[in-house]
Amino acid sequence: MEAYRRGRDRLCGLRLVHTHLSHEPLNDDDLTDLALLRLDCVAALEALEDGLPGVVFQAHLLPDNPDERPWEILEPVSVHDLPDDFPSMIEALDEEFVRLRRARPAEDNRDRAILVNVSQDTLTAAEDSLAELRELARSAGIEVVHQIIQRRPADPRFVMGKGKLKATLIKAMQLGAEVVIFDLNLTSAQVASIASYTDLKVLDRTQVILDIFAQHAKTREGKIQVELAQLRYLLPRLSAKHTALSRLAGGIGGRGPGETKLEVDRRRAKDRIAQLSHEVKKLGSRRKLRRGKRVRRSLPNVAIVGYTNAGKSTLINNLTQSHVDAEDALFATLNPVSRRLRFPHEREVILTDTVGFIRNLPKDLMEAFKTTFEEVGEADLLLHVLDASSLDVDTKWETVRGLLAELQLDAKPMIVLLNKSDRCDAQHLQGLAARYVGVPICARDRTTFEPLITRMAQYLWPESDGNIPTE
Ligand SMILES: Nc1nc2c(ncn2[C@@H]2O[C@H](COP(=O)(O)OP(=O)(O)OP(=O)(O)O)[C@@H](O)[C@H]2O)c(=O)[nH]1
Ligand SMILES: [Mg+2]
Repeated sequence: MEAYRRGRDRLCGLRLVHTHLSHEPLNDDDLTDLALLRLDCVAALEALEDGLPGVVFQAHLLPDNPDERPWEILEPVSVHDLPDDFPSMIEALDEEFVRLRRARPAEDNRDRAILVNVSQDTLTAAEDSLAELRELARSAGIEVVHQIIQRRPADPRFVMGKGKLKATLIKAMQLGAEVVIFDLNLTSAQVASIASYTDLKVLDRTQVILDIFAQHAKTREGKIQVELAQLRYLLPRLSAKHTALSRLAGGIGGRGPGETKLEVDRRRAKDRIAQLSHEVKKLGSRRKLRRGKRVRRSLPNVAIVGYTNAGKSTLINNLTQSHVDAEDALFATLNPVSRRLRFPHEREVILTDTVGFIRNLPKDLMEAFKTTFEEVGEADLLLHVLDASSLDVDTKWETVRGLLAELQLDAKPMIVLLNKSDRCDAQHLQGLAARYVGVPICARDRTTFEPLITRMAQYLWPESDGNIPTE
């Protein structure tokens, strides 16, 4: 089949013609092959007792349609009545597929993905989780064309029911999706069984997060951390005999180690892990040295922490008039960035922006997080930026609290900032302010910073009673 893959947008150019010994129509297997192999057509020719051909049962695929019909089963006709313009019929069909899928600007060559959530959570929880996966996909540069929720315990082999998996793959075929992203972390057995059904890229949530990190890592240390996390995550998933990962030739999930490279010499991959870990350690001790110098200057350290996309970088930018990358994407910031913040009376603090938190943080990335948060370990005060306008603000709060505890930072004094106050109504904000003892701010608007500055000063220089006019 390899030679007949003509890209996601077309039928594969092969027709499956076979005989059925009794007067049986096309069966389930025939139709599944038709869909998953993207055959031009599947035909079963009835073999009569005398050996002569009887009727032909035929089916072909259908482009995406409102009735969600994957294929068209044609009326059986005698083999002598088959139309002889078959090629032009297939060509027209092929063009229809291409036309429907190209309904987007030609320069848009993002991967198209179907998102799948399989869980026994409440529907709202599943939808929230999918909304976040959608954001993750968007931040990774993927276009989401469809999403599916199935409420059941995840199947150890196929994640979803086998029938539902087939339906999902057919939908992907119809919509021209190249990627199926599962909203959970796949086991190697699941990757293997799903891959045996399809040549689509099969990814999970962690791989999307790792991919965003790979795209955003700019410093040497950041790149090493990400490669290390990718290797650690992928290596155990290569143990089963499967090919899903080798299909990650490029694009999403393809930045990082490919399977062939790893399979050729797994020991080399392990050596690479050892070597990278060593380098991370070396860079870590160098950083400690640098930090030592800063500590000696004995300026108070204030760290900005919070869920990803909460507005941490926007805040540091507007507090210190600097230009840290801030954008509407998850994990825009990967490396901690420090800036000086001047207070009146010649006082200064070091303000540090950090990488954002996210729920179900992959374990392998937690290591990378730990190093970037070493610096925060010396902070005198944390500013916890909460996106007050987000629907699941409480879950985000819990997630950040949990991760801070894991990083042993939960005992630090902390000011909670209710950010994006411009997008909240007053009542909602009041409720949150009471619940979290939070200070409402709008990180985009410097005129809202005064209560924050006062609270910070109260913490840092209690003797002056926070009674400091802002600049
Ligand atoms: N409406 C509104 N938008 C805001 C506010 N603060 C930040 N944003 C927007 O929220 C988005 C995320 O802001 P960032 O500052 O990049 O968030 P972050 O917490 O640094 O995110 P990561 O580094 O990706 O974890 C950007 O599009 C900001 O412009 C605010 O107070 N109001
Ligand atoms: Mg940021």
